[in-house]
Amino acid sequence: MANLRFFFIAFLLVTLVGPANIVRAFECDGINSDDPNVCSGHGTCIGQNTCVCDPGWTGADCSECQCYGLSSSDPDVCSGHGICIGPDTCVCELGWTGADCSVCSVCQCYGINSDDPNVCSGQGTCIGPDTCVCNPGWTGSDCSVCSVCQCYGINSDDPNVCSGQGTCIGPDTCACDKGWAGDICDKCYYKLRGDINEDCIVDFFDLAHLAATWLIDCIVDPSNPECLPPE
Ligand SMILES: [Ca+2]
Repeated sequence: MANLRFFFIAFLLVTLVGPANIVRAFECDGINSDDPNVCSGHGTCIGQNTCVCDPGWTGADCSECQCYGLSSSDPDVCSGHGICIGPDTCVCELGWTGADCSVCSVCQCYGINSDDPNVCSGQGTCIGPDTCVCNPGWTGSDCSVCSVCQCYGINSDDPNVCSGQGTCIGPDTCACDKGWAGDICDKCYYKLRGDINEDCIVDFFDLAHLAATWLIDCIVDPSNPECLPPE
């Protein structure tokens, strides 16, 4: 009978006092263990000032998390343009977008709005003021230069592309240096008086060219067509 009485009293104690009342006996950072805000709302208060954090949350009070590899307390988190409110969950400042707030939504790259299809030469994404991220195969600050293309059979990174007098900015598209013209930039843009050999420079070689065609010594060069007698 003594044993039965003991169990009855024990049953009453557990029923009346209850596990919940026992849990209420401690706090985490001054908040009752059964308060939904305890452990920053991201963990369970299992003992006096002892939080067990939910997955993705850290810190003594479970208030810290990571967004794309950076702690929520890192000034560079969310690309420095937002607040990390949960694991890999950024809330971006006005003017910034993208999962990690790395893309500007209201900026310009080289005078073109970031939402214009022609921004970054239509070959990249304007992610910040005058900051393009180029699509594969394109390079240059405004993504206007192809990195893996050919102009008339010569690779764009070959020094001889576009006759060495221009830049291969797209498939078979040369942007000629100042003073040069033509598909492969081999034509002098200007008509220079005295530039006999049309190399875009008036120099000694023009005189040599002139001499070679005007002053023919048929003793030295009898096979020159100019020296052959008419048939
Ligand atoms: Ca010349």
